[in-house]
Amino acid sequence: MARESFDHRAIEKAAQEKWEALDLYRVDLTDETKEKYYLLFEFPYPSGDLHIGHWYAFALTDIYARKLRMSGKNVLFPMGFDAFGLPAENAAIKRGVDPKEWTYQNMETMRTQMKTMGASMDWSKEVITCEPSYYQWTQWLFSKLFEHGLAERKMAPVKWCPKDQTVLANEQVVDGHCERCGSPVEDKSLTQWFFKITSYAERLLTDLDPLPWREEIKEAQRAWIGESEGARITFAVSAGGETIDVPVFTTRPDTIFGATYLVLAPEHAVLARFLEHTTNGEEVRAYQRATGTKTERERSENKEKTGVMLLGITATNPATGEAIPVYVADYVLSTYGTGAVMAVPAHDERDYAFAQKYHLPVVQVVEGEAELSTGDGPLTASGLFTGRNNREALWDIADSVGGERVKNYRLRDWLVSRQRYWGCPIPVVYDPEGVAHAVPAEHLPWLLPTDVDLTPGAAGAGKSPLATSKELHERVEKLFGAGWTPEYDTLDVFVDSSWYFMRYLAHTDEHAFTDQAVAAQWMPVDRYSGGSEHTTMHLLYARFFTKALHDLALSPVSEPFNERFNRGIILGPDGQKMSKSKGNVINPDEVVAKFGSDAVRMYLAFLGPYNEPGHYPWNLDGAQAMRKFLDRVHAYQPGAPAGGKSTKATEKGIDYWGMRITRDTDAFKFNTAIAFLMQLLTELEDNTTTPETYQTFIQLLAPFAPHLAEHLWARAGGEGSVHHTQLPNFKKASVQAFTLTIQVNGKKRATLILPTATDEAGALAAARAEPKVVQALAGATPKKVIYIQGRTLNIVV
Ligand code: ANZ
Repeated sequence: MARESFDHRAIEKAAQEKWEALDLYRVDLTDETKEKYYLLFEFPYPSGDLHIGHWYAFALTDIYARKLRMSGKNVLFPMGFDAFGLPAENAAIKRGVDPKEWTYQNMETMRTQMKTMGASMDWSKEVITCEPSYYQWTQWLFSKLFEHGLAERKMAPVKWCPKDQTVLANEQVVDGHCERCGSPVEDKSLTQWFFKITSYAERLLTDLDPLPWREEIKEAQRAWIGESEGARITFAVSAGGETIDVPVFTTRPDTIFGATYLVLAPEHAVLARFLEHTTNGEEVRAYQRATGTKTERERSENKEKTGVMLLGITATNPATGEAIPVYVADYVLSTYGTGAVMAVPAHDERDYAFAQKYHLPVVQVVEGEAELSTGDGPLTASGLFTGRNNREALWDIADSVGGERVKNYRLRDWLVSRQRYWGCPIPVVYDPEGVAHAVPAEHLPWLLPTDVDLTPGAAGAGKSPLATSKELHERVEKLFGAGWTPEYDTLDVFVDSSWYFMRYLAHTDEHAFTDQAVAAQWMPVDRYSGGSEHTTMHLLYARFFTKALHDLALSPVSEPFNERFNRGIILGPDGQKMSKSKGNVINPDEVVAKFGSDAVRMYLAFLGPYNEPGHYPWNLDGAQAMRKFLDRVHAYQPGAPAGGKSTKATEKGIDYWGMRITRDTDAFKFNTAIAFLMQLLTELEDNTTTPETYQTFIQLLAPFAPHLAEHLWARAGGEGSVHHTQLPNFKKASVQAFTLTIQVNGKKRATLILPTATDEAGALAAARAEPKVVQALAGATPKKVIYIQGRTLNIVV
């Protein structure tokens, strides 16, 4: 049946104007009459135009925001921009545009586009991280961390382009070459700022356990923090009559009798002292240089191992007392453990590969079926410990060589210095002796200078663009005195986004970074939706910040986010990741113009559960199908069915559907909620519908198709905005029956339709009358019965 299509443009425009006039989405943070709900999504980087991924991020979270309001919650659903970052700077270098102008223009475009989405965000609380009124507080928080020893300076390697004379961000290094000019990248050491996130490693781990996050998100964080328990054991290394103690970190002290050589990372500090005693110092230096062009990931990959023996240098295995050779090899990382490893080729794969290549002895010390067995067993060739089980003897062996029990973390301190312009200036100045001082609070915001030359290398070797600012130098000398100098680095943008959720609570406050009373009421965030790419860095950094602030009595909570949902990814129509180069990018503006905003957001919501990461290819037919459904909704009028075949007021009852739709919306299963909405419409079409039932239907539709629902609400004679109405409490409504799944020992055996009020005894009696269940029980007496009312009955025998 051909149906007339409605004019979505007119409907959208009217609805959006109505919402604006009613100021529908402004939330009063001091209102305590309603239960609060803080719904947060990751604020976007102002890249310029909204792509379909933004729609997926914002429009879908908006469904939930609308549902919450209609359930009587006071919903904070704010919006802002993560506005510092490299793209603005690149545009400036390539096209000579002002990074600030570029950023502000992009934000304006995105705001306009976002309005077409019809999302119910509260724009009145907008935060913009590149605004001095925001970054003044980023700087203030930096000073607090500095004051309490949580920000410190130390040397760290950076990737360096010798031609452009500039530090490169990791994403600017492509296959060991500068992305801009193609020169081979080098390692360079610079003094940089770090936040001591490692002092929180233990708490970041233990506090994960009670969080109601999906296990895989927690697991990813645990792996990132990477706790590892082992021993620090000292090996004496001798060269030219001199002996130096070199500690190694090992998780397997039980294998020490099989340690047949020692390996140092190419960056290891003691190498400098050894080199004069070696006869192959040049070879070692060349190897160190070659390592500088590799990333840590490349070094950790399972590729052919390389290394250089330090000729003339020997180590002593403290367990056997034997002299063993010493190597430099880049499979040992300087940033983990002690940067030195006792190599046990018989029981470690990497060591084995290396030993094979360089013909080093392989001594098996744990008996097992095969060489390289990672299993446990009796020790062999292990002196006094021979014959004992390796696990059982592990700490005794460690003790016998003076080993110290240590916990190691993969997590590194967070390097926050960036040699970039478009970022938050680090609020630090140096006195004539070079000692760092935090810029006093009365001088904040410590403004980003504007007289800066962004040409790569303009500031001179190893210096950041801010070093070219005359104004910044003058400012420092004027405020602090002659000989004082500024810090030139800016902060990693992840610092800006580690606390923005606290700023939404007091976005214009000139006296504090947040409002503690409001924060006490609103924190933690109830639900945070975002991309799975932020499972580790952003989420960990925000957790670290919150903990540090909590310890400084600056945050009422020590965990920022209660629930966390990672959404899936929308792929191009060809099933590939969307990218301009592949020409498969979907411009939402065009699709929205064609099918309407409601159809596009419902199509996206219908793709799959929003709380599970998945990959969904964009399909235009899907958006069209959703539009057809909305046309059907629009054409529908309540009353008796067209065919006149039934006079019942809907088959299952509006409460039945309402409960299912709201329940699945609460669980972020928008796809099944929409499927129920579709079934409900079919039932309405086939039956006699009262005006009340029809109004409830419009209410249920409202979070998903906010514009059309607003239009239908008015058409049906509803007052005000449908988005201001309250959904009936479907939970209280009586649902007549439910489907019970019956399991025996956890295995599904039968299903039964039972009255809702059925209790455990009733369910058990009904189950035991089922032939399939009788068969599975085979006369055995149940040991345990687990009954989940409304769902399953598990009989354990
Ligand atoms: C001897 C040994 C024998 C090891 C054996 C393993 C198996 P996780 O579990 O990740 O903490 N290691 C230590 N520091 C390293 C570094 N900087 N770069 C590369 N590898 C390093 O791994 C700890 C193990 O990784 C340590 O235990 C050490 O090798 C190696 F049958 O010591 B093991």
